Amino acid sequence: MRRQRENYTGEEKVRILRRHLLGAAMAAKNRRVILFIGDGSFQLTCQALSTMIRNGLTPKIFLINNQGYTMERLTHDGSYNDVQPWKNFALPVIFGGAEGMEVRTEGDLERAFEKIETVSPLSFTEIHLGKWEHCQSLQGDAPSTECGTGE
Ligand SMILES: Cc1ncc(C[n+]2csc(CCOP(=O)(O)OP(=O)(O)O)c2C)c(N)n1
Ligand SMILES: [Mg+2]
Repeated sequence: MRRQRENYTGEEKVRILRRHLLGAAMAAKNRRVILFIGDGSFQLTCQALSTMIRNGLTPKIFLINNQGYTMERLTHDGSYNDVQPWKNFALPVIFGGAEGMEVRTEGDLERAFEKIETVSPLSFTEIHLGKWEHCQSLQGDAPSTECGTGE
């Protein structure tokens, strides 16, 4: 399968779970479909995860939890960019699927990769990052970033 392009606008980001991942996973059941999604976008579209579990789809989902709308923080910071801190990793079980995983360290990530390879069909891995961590393409004129702080 072709890779989707890497950068999405805020509007596209919030639709990625339903519009892109659900569609791709339904269309290519014999392929490995991987998604990296932000915590803010996920909060608006998380019910699509339930549909994927219901349809027995097997995407590998990595939720990047940087505690809110970081792309908006880069334009103007304020508490309105924070989101309620959900226990995202618990949602697959709530939706009737297999347990999600939580990653806070490199060791956690390695263990998660092993599990993804060997065990669960649909995997859901919540990765905790600092609230200013973002991809470089968003930087532009933005304030300097604190990468890897885990705050
Ligand atoms: C339709 C719509 N609803 C809400 C928003 C508010 N909003 C701004 S950015 C964003 C998503 C970005 O947050 P996240 O997915 O956590 O990615 P990050 O910027 O942290 O990498 C949202 C939901 C929006 N842009 N569009
Ligand atoms: Mg975020």
